[in-house]
Amino acid sequence: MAADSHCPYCALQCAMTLTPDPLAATPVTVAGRAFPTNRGGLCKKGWTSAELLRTPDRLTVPLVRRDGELRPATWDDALGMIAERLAALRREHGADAVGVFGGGGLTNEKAYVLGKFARLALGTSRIDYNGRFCMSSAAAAGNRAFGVDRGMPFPVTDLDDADTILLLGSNVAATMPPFLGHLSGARAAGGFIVVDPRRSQTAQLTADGAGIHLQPAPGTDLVLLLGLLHVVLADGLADTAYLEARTTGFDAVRRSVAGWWPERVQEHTGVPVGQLRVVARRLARGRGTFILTGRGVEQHVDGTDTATAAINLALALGLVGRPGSGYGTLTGQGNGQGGREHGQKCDQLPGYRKITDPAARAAVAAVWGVDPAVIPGPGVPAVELLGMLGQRPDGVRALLVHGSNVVVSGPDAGAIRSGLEALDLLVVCDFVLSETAELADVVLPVTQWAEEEGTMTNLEGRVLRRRRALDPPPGVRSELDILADLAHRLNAPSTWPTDPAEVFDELARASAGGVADYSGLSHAVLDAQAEIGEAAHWPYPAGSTGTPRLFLDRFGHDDGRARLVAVRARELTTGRRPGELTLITGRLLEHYQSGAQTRRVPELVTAQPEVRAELHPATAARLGIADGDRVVVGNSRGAVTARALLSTGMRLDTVFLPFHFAGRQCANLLTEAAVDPISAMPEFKRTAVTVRPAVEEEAA
Ligand SMILES: Nc1nc2c(c(=O)[nH]1)N[C@H]1C(S)=C(S)[C@@H](COP(=O)(O)OP(=O)(O)OC[C@H]3O[C@@H](n4cnc5c(=O)[nH]c(N)nc54)[C@H](O)[C@@H]3O)O[C@H]1N2
Ligand SMILES: Nc1nc2c(c(=O)[nH]1)N[C@H]1C(S)=C(S)[C@@H](COP(=O)(O)OP(=O)(O)OC[C@H]3O[C@@H](n4cnc5c(=O)[nH]c(N)nc54)[C@H](O)[C@@H]3O)O[C@H]1N2
Ligand code: SF4
Ligand SMILES: [Mo]
Repeated sequence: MAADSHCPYCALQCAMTLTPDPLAATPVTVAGRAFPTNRGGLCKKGWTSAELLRTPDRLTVPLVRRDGELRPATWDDALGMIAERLAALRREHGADAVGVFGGGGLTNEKAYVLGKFARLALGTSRIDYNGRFCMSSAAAAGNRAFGVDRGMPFPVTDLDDADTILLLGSNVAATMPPFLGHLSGARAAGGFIVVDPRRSQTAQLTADGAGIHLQPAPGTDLVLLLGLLHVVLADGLADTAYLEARTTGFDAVRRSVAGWWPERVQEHTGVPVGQLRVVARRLARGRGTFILTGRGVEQHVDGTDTATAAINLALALGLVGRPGSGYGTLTGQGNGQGGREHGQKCDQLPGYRKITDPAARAAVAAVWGVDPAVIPGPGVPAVELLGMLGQRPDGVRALLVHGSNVVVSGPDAGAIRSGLEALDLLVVCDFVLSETAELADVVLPVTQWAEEEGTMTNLEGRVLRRRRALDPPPGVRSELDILADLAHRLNAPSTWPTDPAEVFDELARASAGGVADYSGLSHAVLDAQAEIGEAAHWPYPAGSTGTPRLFLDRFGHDDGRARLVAVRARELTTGRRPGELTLITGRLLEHYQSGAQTRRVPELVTAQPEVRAELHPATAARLGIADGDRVVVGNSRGAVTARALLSTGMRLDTVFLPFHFAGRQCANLLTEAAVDPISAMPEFKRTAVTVRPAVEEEAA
């Protein structure tokens, strides 16, 4: 059964055809398929994705910890034990003693059922997910400015014709390689502008007249953006007619950037005045201009305000909702977009509705067949939830994890490990024994992407079909099945379908009338669209044909206008003591996230076997470090041992570590659990560390 499906990894959701082949080394072969985002192309991770289907350490039987060891158990024993202990904890300590942690890689169907399960079967408010680490700042800024958060409010192919693209804090050359095809127009026109403290693979694409690379100090993008808007206004480049007709709040924003003249911006960011002026003019004069943000500017304690400053700039230039121009953020995980629309977020119900909104509660309760009063109120966001693990008396005593490897990917990973170890019960659903699953009391083996049906919503808000190409190994169950079984054992109200198409229909009803309205969609509608290129962008209310481009006539707020919001830069001390460097963390092409999946694919491990700390040669020389030496990157929270990789693309004051590795190589041993006050996004990209050569026993 050859199946047209999409890649299991990132939000570009490259299209692929999976063909079972009994003679091949993998159970299915993967071929790229024509589709707007990837045009038939795939990256290395996509090409090798089938290797994980029958990896030797694939989990195929439930594991339960006995006498300190994870040992095989029957499904009935494992689920019976989980239900019994969850019920007991709830009785003794209240429903909020149980927490749920979801993931942006889950299909829409799984994300929806997980949110419903937490609220109805567990009665807990304490559910959140790893999208909090990923999209939350851009989401908060989008909601605040536009009243809607859809990463890209336009199809990616709109970028193709632009002659100017400002890309802030995103390394698409490594994180979404086929996306580069959409940048070729801007590069050919000399208008590709990249903002990154590193000369990343993407920044290198500005060479040879293709554009400009601005290399600010980490965490100073907010000042840079205030400075760009200052120049736009000072030089009379703003679109005043647009501001007048389509926005509110401009006056306060104008006042807020008045003090950010270019020389002052240069002093704080290191970006030369001349570059600032050239970029501001280019943005204003481009015929087709886009401003795009990625995690580099969003994963900071001021990430929401920084994304807001980027939006303010885009609004002042009249780009948003104008055909051929726009603002967007590059959603990260495969279903990072859909994952935040259907109820995994602590403050949300399906359809991207607020859990505090009485009308939303009533609508969803009606679909679930329950009294609205049984739906708990808002819970706490991810970092706070993880900080409550094992805390007494009101903390979280049991945690269910679906689609995240938090002990590697969460900030201050050492503290997360302690929290997980202090739990009464940790249950992890996964298809491999991730580092988080290794700590669990019960591990439940689940299906993988090529073995299941469902939907994903990609970075353009396009709803796609994931299709089954082969049967799962015997013993493995789907999460829909597991959650329904547990719901029954816990005597939960409502019904618990396990067929993904049926779950989707319920999700569609529950989303009706919400911001992310899927009520006109079903698996059948999506399947019928295969011929026209899978073009279902939400909102897609019943009777509509979807919304490829948002904001053409109005924004999501009641008055139809976008809001410019004045934001302020934080106190600009570097916070570094003498001898300290700024650690920035990010990604390598070959590995995905915590690496739980890609560290099991031989070809990818051979290409990137271990963590390497990127340093400028002059910085390394000062510290007595040569290329390839073992070094220790450390601070008060922990220490990482890495091999040094010298690169003139680094600033003198920074060091870069990818966060894909575990154990002593885990970058998040160093990051801090400090969060953005609006989005609750942790600070992943600006951490004070020291770097020194490793002594002999550390190097071993
Ligand atoms: N290969 C691969 N691809 C992936 C993923 C993966 O793990 N591996 N993950 C997917 C997911 S979930 C996501 S969210 C996306 C993320 O995709 P990106 O946002 O492209 O990923 P990052 O590497 O985290 O960060 C991008 C860049 O931000 C820069 N940066 C760091 N600090 C700052 C700063 O203060 N200012 C600015 N302007 N830039 C800064 C880094 O140097 C880096 O080059 O990728 C998706 N695709
Ligand atoms: N220092 C630093 N830390 C970061 C970041 C950074 O830039 N720097 N980026 C952050 C970002 S943007 C993100 S998105 C997070 C991601 O980090 P994580 O949340 O850890 O994401 P993954 O590594 O993708 O973990 C997914 C796990 O779920 C499993 N899995 C995959 N699909 C399914 C499924 O359908 N069901 C179940 N039950 N399991 C499944 C996989 O095998 C894997 O073990 O990391 C964040 N952490
Ligand atoms: S770019 Fe993303 S979706 Fe495309 S093949 Fe690579 S990992 Fe998969
Ligand atoms: Mo992400």
